[in-house]
Amino acid sequence: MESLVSALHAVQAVKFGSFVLKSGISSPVYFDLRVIVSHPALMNQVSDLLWKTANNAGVKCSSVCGVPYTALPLATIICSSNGIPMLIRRKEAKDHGTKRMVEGTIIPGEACLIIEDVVTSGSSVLETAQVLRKEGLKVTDAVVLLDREQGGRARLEEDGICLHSVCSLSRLLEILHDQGKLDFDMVENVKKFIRTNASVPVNEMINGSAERLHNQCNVKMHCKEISYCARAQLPATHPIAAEIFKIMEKKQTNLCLAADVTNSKELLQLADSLGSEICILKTHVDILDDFNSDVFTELRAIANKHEFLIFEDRKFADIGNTVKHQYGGGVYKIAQWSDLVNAHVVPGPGVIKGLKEVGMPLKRGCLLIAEMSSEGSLATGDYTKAAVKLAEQHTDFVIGFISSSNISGRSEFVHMTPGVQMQIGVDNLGQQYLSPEEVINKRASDIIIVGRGILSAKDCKEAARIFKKAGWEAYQKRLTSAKN
Ligand code: 5BU
Repeated sequence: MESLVSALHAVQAVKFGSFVLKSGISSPVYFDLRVIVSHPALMNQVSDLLWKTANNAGVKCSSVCGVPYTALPLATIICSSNGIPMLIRRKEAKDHGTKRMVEGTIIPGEACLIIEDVVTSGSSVLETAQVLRKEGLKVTDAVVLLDREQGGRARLEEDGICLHSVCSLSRLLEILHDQGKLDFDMVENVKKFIRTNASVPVNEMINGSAERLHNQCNVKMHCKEISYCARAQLPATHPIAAEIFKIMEKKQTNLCLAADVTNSKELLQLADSLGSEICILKTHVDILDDFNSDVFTELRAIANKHEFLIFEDRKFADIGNTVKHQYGGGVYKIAQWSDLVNAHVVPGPGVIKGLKEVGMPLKRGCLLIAEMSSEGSLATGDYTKAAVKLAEQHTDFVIGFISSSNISGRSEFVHMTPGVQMQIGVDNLGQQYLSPEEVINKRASDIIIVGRGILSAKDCKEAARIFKKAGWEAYQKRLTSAKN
């Protein structure tokens, strides 16, 4: 192990210093295991250790498949040296001929072992497992060179895959420290970075500053690589955000209904009939003509029945002491029935602190309004960045943002985007619309908030299904393209 780690360090497959990643974040560590293909002795050593690790764990398999591309040549060496049949997973089906996704002789029912270079969230192993399983193969084990210890093992276990790793990131740091190649501060620095940037892939570096990337495009892309489900498990994810991610994955929906109706009965009917299609129902309690507190007791029961959360779009924007009363008291007693609320950041941190006093004991969460969908909104640029900073300082209560894209680049935060219709456009009062594909795939936001796109349709249920499907397909496309 010591010689392997030393060799990986020598060929710069693992580097330490200061790197600007593709995500725009500055990282003290950088992995590039692709370079090992240029070092035949190292390739043999890595392949040998991968195979030994699987054998020592008692893994039995009839074939081996490497996750494309880095692990492909490793799988080839393993198969060739040990006389094991290999399978190749295609990244895309051939557009002519057999249209196969897996090349090689497939014997349904037989076990195939997956080989991978690095595991972060486990999503690429999972994707390969899904393709192999579709062909009738059994996938119960995967062996990886480096486990970054960021939730991948647990995620794979959930899917019935046992992960065996040659080396963990903490062991690698320990060895390099013992060899005098890393000082204590750097070891601690990397550990801290990995802990607080759980989902950031540190194998995609750009030349240029984070600032420049941020200015070019307000979308931080690294959230793209991991699923809602994996994000639910990140240590930094707030329990309410985790619940949202889990509901999204379970119900396969990233649709939030903006239930902008003025009659209580209509609100309850809408919630019950569309409840199965949504992950969150957003209310404006102060537009109800006939509010009474029983409505929200009933709404909560419907939310439990269909498994969605309730988000009161109250947009608090006052000093801490006032918002405390507005949130917990008054006629509406919002904190009693709403899982989520949102706040403008214009008053500064006091608004969050005030809301927190009421919301935290009730285990509620808060979204900060970092951007708005309306034409000419002033919530842009430095204001948006300040909102992200405030969220980072209050992660015990703030679970994410209202924004037009993934503005934080942090996988533990939820990004919700209003102003969504199937077609791009503007209403007569300056509401601007983007499509689900634009919001979820291109801008890497997490949840589409749709009001009139559904409410004005002849068949609201059918319209909700269409948005649900479009939002989910855009999400799957994003996950797939992040891996290619
Ligand atoms: P629409 O019918 O899909 O346009 O409704 C959008 C909903 O989202 C509506 O309830 C607004 O109050 C809410 N909204 C928004 O449109 N834009 C924003 O920036 C914020 C909330 Br914050």
